[in-house]
Amino acid sequence: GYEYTDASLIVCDREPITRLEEIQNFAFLVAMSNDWTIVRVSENCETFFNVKPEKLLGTRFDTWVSETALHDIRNRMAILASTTGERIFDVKLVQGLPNVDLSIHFQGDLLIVEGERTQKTERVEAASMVRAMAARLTKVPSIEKFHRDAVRQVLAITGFDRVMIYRFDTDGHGEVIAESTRAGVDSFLGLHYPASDIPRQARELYLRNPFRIIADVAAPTVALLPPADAVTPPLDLSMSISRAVSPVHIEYLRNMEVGASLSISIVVEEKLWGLIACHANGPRLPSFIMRTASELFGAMYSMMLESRLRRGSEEHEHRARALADRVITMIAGDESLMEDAQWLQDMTRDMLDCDGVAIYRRGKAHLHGATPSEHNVISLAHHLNAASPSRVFTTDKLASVHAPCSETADRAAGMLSIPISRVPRDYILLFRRERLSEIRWGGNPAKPAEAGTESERISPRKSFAAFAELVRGKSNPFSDRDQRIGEAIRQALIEVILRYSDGASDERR
Ligand code: BLA
Repeated sequence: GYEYTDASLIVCDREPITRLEEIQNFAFLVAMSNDWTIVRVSENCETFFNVKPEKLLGTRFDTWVSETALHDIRNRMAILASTTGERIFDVKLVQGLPNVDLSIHFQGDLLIVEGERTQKTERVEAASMVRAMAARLTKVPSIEKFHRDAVRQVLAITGFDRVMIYRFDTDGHGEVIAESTRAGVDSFLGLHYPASDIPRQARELYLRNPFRIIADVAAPTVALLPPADAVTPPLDLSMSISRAVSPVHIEYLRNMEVGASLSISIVVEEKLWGLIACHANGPRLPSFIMRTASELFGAMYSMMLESRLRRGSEEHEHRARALADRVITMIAGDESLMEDAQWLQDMTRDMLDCDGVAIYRRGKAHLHGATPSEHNVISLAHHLNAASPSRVFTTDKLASVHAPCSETADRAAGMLSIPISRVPRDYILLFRRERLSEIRWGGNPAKPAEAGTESERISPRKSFAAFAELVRGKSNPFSDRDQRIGEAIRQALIEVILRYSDGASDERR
């Protein structure tokens, strides 16, 4: 969980994204009560019904639409309770008008029907397409290639100009870890973006509704009638397919020079792991069939990723045990390694990411790489001894644990400490640099976006300054997995130390 302390970023968290009372102009929306009485309707519905919106309000939906459409909708309603929504493709909703694709769902007591023109240009066998895509992914050996293949395939089926895998870190900020682009499109690969770019309520919504399209950043939005007031509460559009997008985010996409965006949630173990995020330079609305296929692909991708990650962590545990065994054997042969910080960093490098190592043993500090000063490492060890954490302890903000360490907060912002003997304890300390200076932040934070002067609202990218203050002096957090590696190293070292001290007591005897 990420706690914003900066007031300006809390504003992002409060943007009422599901109750903006507007939809995008590629679709219509009708909301009705359980006797089919229309209670809300989008301003643009004349195009789809040949009837003015004011005339639809208060009348029964079933009087305006064809027998076949009504029959289809009725059939789907029977199973709606157990699904988040139903889709009906290519139906004649109103005689004399082009066919539409419908999406229907319940929101509280209201039945919501949305529709858009059926696009006949890209008639595809959606199911067989997704089956083939997923089959290709099962054959890919490495996880990097798994992500890369996925973005390449999504680029091919959606026709977008840039497709990315955006992965969230535990603190909500994210990184573009895979990307496929058309020729001439800038790359965002490897860039990191602050947590506030996709605020908390948006991340929560994307867990419940895994798919969203912003078909045309420049298009006018369409209001719902009648306007919300004391009698008509704002409609919750959480599960809607045509929900208009928050103006803050539209501004953000404009700054990025994106004309349309589509994103599919990647959900692993019921958490929002990341997004498949797609950009087009101009407006782009893939057909509803195609969007449905992409959504299904996203769900399959998530499941395949989940099982790969699970396999990966088993493998990791295995390697951690092997590492511990190696450490024991090597130290058993050469006790001086116990005080060799560089050796220790080399040993652990591909298992546990760190920028510096300090060993505090028998009152002396041995340092390697980016660490606090020798003096501060010694005082830190005393402090840890007094606080007496007898287990592996981690922090992503060392200065808040031991104030003198703020002197070197850019070099050694985070720490994982491994106690390796009984009181007074000796320690192995692994340090991480400050993340803010370490990683490549995207969106050119140094160049603020043009001011959205019409309001007090913080605008995307200017928010970077606020976010930077929040993460200054912090490292990448140590994960549970890092913590377990630390434990494995601790066990290994305690074992060798016991051996040596047994040896020592043998000598004394
Ligand atoms: C939503 N922000 C989003 C979304 C993305 C991003 C992917 C989901 C909607 C979509 O599919 O476009 C961010 N897009 C990115 C990032 C990359 C990208 C990081 O391509 C990197 C390559 N945004 C801000 C600030 C606020 C903000 C300061 O930067 C708040 C004031 C808000 N972003 C914001 C909101 C949404 C959002 C409110 C929800 C939009 C919606 O679904 O209505």
